[in-house]
Amino acid sequence: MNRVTKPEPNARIVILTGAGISQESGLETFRDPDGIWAKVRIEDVATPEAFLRDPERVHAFYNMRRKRALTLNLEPNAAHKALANLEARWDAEVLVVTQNVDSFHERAGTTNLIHMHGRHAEARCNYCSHVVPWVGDMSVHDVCEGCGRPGGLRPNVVWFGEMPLEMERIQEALAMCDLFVSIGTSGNVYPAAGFVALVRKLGRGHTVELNLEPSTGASLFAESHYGRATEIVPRYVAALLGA
Ligand code: BV8
Repeated sequence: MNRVTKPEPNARIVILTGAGISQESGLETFRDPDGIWAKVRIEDVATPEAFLRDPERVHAFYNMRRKRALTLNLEPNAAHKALANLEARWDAEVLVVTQNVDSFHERAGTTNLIHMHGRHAEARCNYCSHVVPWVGDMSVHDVCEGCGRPGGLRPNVVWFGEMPLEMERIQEALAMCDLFVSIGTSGNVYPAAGFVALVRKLGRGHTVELNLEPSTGASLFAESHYGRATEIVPRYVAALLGA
């Protein structure tokens, strides 16, 4: 790994993760050649309009991904575990902001975590906004336990055209952080793809990209390390911890 700029021990760290951190746990990414968007169109399965038009097709898309993540016993990998270790051992705040809707970060032990695009292991009611954990298949026939109405349950994920979650808290953390690390994301989806520019504009944080290959926003990062997440993330965390 080329030179790692080590922050002060009390540095506040914000870490953005994308599908690339979960790839070696067995989940598909979105924009790699064999990725999800090579097999299905965003407009057909990941927008509110798609859900209105054909809810069962959208449910089938998320049922397949939830089943793959939850029932095939896929596990968090060394990259997820390294970030949990960093949070446990770092003297100041480490906030993980993930675009991923899987549960690998929490299962690896990360606690200070924002799922800005939601979680597919939860259902949200379109009628009353009640949110419940959900591990099996979901369909239009399911009844909301909050309001008792059928047909309103949707995966608790943020679709294209919808506002990501906890944006105020994220923007505040980006402005205040001393180190911003982006891991396993292609930098194509906003507002997440704009976080590095926000840190450079609003804050003073050192910016680092850890990815398999340069992302769309690679030139905006002050430091970068390329390789597979399970190799470069543990090595980067070890360098931060002075191991
Ligand atoms: C919003 C949840 C406004 C569901 C997702 C034109 C220009 C700019 C923006 C827009 C535009 N037109 C429309 C927009 C806005 C739009 C957008 O950005 N579109 C893009 C396509 C241009 N954004 C939105 O709609 C967002 N909302 O803007 O709201 C608003 C304002 C006011 C009021 C209301 C609304 C909402 C976006 C959220 C959409 N939901 N996911 C689901 O998961 O199904 S996004 C989806 O893409 C996933 O969350 C995913 O995480 C995210 C980003 O993808 P990546 O994680 O980066 O994955 P990708 O495959 O692309 O890249 C993987 C990377 O990993 C690669 O670089 C690869 O090299 C690397 N990698 C692979 N293997 C490894 C690895 N790295 C390391 N190790 C490995 N082993």
